[in-house]
Amino acid sequence: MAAKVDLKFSTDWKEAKAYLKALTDKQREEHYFCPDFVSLKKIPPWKDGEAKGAPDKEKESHYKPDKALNEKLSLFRGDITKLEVDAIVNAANSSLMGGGGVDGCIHRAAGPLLKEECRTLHHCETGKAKITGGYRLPAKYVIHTVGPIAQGNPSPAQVQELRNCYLNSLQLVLDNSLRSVAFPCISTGVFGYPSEAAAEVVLSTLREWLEEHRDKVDRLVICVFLEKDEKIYRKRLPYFFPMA
Ligand code: AR6
Repeated sequence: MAAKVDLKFSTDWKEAKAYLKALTDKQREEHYFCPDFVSLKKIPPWKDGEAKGAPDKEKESHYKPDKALNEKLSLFRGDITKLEVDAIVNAANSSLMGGGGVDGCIHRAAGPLLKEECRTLHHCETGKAKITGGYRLPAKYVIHTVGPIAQGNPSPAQVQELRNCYLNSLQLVLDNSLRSVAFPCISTGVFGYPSEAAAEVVLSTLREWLEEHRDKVDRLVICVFLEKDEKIYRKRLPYFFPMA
């Protein structure tokens, strides 16, 4: 086994990434930035959360109830940086060099090596996604995606760009054989995409993707931060993921 690397002081992202990759899950824990991380076991699948949500009676769902599919999805409210999943998604900007919002939280928690690896990726176009290590995060990887800047009503092109953020991130999940991933509400903060409209895009995209790839993943986590987003998702989840 390679010599121990102290993630707090290392300045070599390649060495740190290779070192972390060789560790067992238990060994990785001592490098986490926080002791109060949330393991996947502690994040209930959507079937358990349903009782707390008021079903949306406005529209009859055209999606079929599918118990096994619902178990692949979770709604979690809290800080995405605490989640011990294979990957968390970062709502980044095209420079990939950090910023405010969830991007700032992820960079602070992962530590400076994340920025060093991001520097080598140069840039990311809107709707595309790139992957790095997670460093001091409980998540093994960070998938950086750039949402559309939609102040006000999104155009059809911006709807498609938001969808592409999720689809391209999920493609990286498959390409890297990852089994669990958590998404923040991409574009709905600084980038101004309306939250209700974003939730429709997210839920339809995740539902359709899961129908095609359900055996390839264990869990997709929608990580909301704000109470208003939790309410929106609780209202619309029964439409896209109806209970049997
Ligand atoms: N965990 C989970 N969600 C969070 C967290 C957190 N720790 N912190 C904020 N959110 P935003 P955008 C939620 O603004 O709109 C940055 O400067 C937040 O409540 O982070 O895609 C980048 O560098 C909101 O629901 O991302 C870009 O320049 C969601 O994360 C720009 O902002 C997204 O809000 C990207 O803007």
